[in-house]
Amino acid sequence: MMDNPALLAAAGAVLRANDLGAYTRPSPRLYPHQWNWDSAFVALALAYSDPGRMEREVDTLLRAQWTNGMLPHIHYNPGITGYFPGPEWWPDVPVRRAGERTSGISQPPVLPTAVYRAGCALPEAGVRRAWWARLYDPLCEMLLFFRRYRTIAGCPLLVMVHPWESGLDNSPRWDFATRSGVRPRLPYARHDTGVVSPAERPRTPDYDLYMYLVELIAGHRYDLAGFFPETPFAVYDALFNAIWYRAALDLDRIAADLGRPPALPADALAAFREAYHERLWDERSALFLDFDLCAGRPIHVETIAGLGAIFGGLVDSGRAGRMYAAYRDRCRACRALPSVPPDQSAYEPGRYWRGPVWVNTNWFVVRGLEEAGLTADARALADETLDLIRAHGFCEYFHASSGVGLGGQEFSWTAALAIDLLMRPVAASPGGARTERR
Ligand code: 9WN
Repeated sequence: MMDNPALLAAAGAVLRANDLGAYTRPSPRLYPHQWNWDSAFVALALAYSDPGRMEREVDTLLRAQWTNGMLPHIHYNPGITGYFPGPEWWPDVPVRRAGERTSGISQPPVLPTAVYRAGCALPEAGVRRAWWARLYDPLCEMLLFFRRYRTIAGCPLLVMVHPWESGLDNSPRWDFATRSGVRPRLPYARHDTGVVSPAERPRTPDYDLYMYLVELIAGHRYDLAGFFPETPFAVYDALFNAIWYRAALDLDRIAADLGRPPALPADALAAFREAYHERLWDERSALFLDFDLCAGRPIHVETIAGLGAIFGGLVDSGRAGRMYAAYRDRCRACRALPSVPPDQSAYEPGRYWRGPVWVNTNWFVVRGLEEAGLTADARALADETLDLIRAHGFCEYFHASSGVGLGGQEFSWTAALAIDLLMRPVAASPGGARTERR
């Protein structure tokens, strides 16, 4: 098996192979354009080896930002075809920057956290500060977009409007909407199942929902107030909201360094935190659950998204340890942390976001445990994650029980987060006692 220097070199080679100059594609054949949170993970890794390329990656992504602050989930490369859905599915609106081809929905806002962490990895304070100062306003706008355009009825939690926005597209948490049986008006032809086995990808009813929602949302010019009464899908996603909160905290750290006022007032963050606990906490599963706004009730499907609050800094270390121990215990027959525990009826160990192990969700938990002072657990999970990659390569995801690599090959964020875990090993901390595994 590869030692750490060899793994680092191999990860670097994946990012070089996916380098298209202005940005890094997530995977050679499956995902040729620029994706929002993928590029944030990539930027984090580039900080260690190529700060110039890191800046380019983020600049290209931010060129896609709409004038209302939204950072789209896909920034299309006009020179590339062969991905479905292409830009023609997302009709133009005045808030889209002229000349840029983008989708009309967003993705979990990892970018502010990536910029904060990447900046910390830069050796020169002057360079770091200049970079942060240049990006600060667009990053604030990116977060404020959700507060301005994605809240309803006075609740500060953020409404997610498409499974693609969650980044965990066919998570069983969204099965309630797939079951509604909606279908788009226009016919469509998928590309993904020609690249990856259909057994590892979302099913046809999932894509019917995705394309129905694209038509609905675009038909209402991407305006939540317009499509909310009709949509079968509007949720408070526990992971998405936790990532947003983490981003707000990290943006405040940047603001403090730059001597600027906080991006979000402390009382707004406190209200958000309170609403998050009140609306989403589920004592029985020791997880935060998502909330279906159309039905007005929690979504009782338990997944790794419910651990997002550990990364978000939304729970203290006692609760973080309990949540993590309980999830691990349910998944003891699995490799590292699967996206869905095997006791959930929808669990499929080899299908996309319905069971396989993903490096980004593990990375969230590692860095969250570390920040909570649970460093022994964080280190153990980081090692298990790196060992999976060592054994099976830089795959998009890994079979939850065999560990075999699945989905797209040469996947950028798997390489990028391996680099981050190797270059910034979990910090030792006196408070880092290992949580009990029952
Ligand atoms: C749709 C690029 C993206 C990731 C998502 C992942 C997958 C796209 C797809 O690939 O989604 O956005 O075509 O399946 O679910 O998290 O950003 O890697």
